[in-house]
Formats: sequence, C-alpha cells, structure tokens
Amino acid sequence: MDLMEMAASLIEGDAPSVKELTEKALAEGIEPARIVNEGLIPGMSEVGRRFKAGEFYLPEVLIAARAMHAGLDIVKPLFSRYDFKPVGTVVLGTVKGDLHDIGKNLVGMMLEGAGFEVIDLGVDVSPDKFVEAVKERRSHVVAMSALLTTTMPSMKATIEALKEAGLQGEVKVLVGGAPLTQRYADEIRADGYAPDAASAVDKARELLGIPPATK
Ligand code: B1M
Repeated sequence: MDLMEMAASLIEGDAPSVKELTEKALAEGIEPARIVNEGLIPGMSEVGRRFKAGEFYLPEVLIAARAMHAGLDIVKPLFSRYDFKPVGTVVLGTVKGDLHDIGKNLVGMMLEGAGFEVIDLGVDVSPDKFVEAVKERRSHVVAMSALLTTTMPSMKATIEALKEAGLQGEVKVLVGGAPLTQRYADEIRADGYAPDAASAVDKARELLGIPPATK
C-alpha cells in the first residue's frame, strides 16, 4: 500500500479515509511506526507548510488535524508493542492565569503530527506544574503559550522555576502566542520562540538538533 495516499487524505481532511487506510495498512502488516513516519507525519508536515505559506487557514488545519487523529488513535495503542520511539517529548501548556487554548491546541496537534509525544497540561498552568511534569516525564521541551500581555510574565517565572529545580540546560524552553516577540523571548531567556504552530514544530526540531523535515 502506498502510504502517500494516506498523507493525501489527511491533507484533504478526510478522516474516514485516513481511518480506513490506517486499518488497511495494519491488515497488510505495515508497522505502526511506518504508518506514522511515512503517512501521517508527511501529511501533517505538508499541512503545516501550507498554513505557514497562507495557503491553508485555521479551519483546514483543524480538519486535517482531526483526520490525523483518526489514524493516530488507531496506531498509538500499538506503539509499545512495536517499539515506536517519538522524536522527542514535549510538555505543553497555556501559562498561569491564561485560559486561551486554541493556539496551544494547534501547536500540540502539529507537534504530534511531526512525531513528538505531547503531554498537554491544559490551561492556567503554574510554574510548579510545568516543573513537576518535566521531572516526571523527563521531557525534552517545555512549550508555553500566552495570549494575554498580563500572563506573559508567568513564562519568565516558569523559566526561573526550571532553573531553581536544576533543569536549565536539560530541557529546552519554547514560547509563543500572539503578544509574544522574539525580543521578549530573548529577554526572558527562552531557548526558542515561534510565531505560529507550524514554526513551533520547526523550532522544536531545531532545539533538539533534529534535521528539518524534508517536506
Ligand atoms: Co480573549 N483576548 N480574553 N478570549 N481572545 C484576546 C487574546 C485579545 C487579543 C482580544 C482583544 O482584546 N482584542 C485580548 C488580549 C489583550 C492582550 O492582553 N494583549 C483578550 C482578552 C483581554 C481576554 C479577557 C481578559 C477578556 C475579559 O474577560 N475581559 C479574557 C481572559 C480570560 C483568561 O484567559 N484569563 C478572555 C477570554 C477569552 C475567551 C475565553 C472568551 C476565548 C478563549 C477561548 C479558548 O481559547 N478556548 C477568547 C478568545 C477566543 C480570544 C480571541 C478572540 C481569539 C484567540 C484565538 O484563539 N485565536 C483573541 C483576539 C484575537 O486573537 N483576535 C482574544 C486563534 C488562535 C489560533 O491564535 O492563539 O494567537 P493564537 O495562536 C497562534 C499563535 O499565537 C501561535 O500559534 C497559533 C497559530 O498558529 N501560538 C504559539 C500560540 N501559542 C503558541 C505556542 C508556541 C508557538 C506558537 O510555542 C509553545
């Protein structure tokens, strides 16, 4: 079976087709890792590229992400059996005092679509909660989202809490959200800033020294 067919269905946002093709691929004996790496990830990478280029808008991305989940939900439970290794683990959340989660969810979906394991802590996440999750899950990246100018300082507080916990250097800090800028990210000493969800994937890869996706 040609897994690019699955990628094409994902890009079109055709969830029933992605589900059917995932089941077909498994029935043909294709390993879950190959389904993810050669079907779902290339599809979601192309969605990210189109979003970044302004060829796709938010609804198209959300529909494609739903199609990705239609496949991912089937293969995920099989990962442990097949020794699938995510490219990295990301602890993700919207910072303390902030309840906006649409952009954060988009970032999570794109990261999952790129092969990352995402531990989504939700909204209103305190610095302590981020630190606890990083320790517990031994994550490689902490990804924080903020949509309010008043909650941006919580990113700095989280970075300081990570430092106090001795995790600075062990975990990379990625920040984003509408009011943020590269300048602010530099000021609070975040390791990376991304202006949108697709760039967040590129930045996470860059921070972990993973070569850019080919698609
Ligand atoms: Co609120 N809100 N809101 N709101 N809200 C904004 C953000 C605001 C700009 C509206 C305005 O005044 N024009 C304004 C903030 C002003 C400021 O501080 N600069 C605002 C305000 C003031 C408030 C309240 C204080 C209103 C009130 O109660 N008086 C209140 C605060 C509640 C709280 O958080 N404590 C509030 C509440 C809400 C709702 C609950 C009603 C709802 C949120 C629902 C939800 O998220 N589940 C809401 C919404 C929907 C918005 C707007 C309209 C849309 C935000 C959104 O989802 N955009 C927003 C105005 C606007 O943006 N037009 C507004 C779509 C989303 C895809 O974009 O989140 O920017 P965004 O994500 C982008 C990038 O920023 C980036 O990637 C995404 C795209 O690819 N990105 C990352 C985001 N996180 C990233 C992380 C990364 C990398 C990239 O790495 C980790």
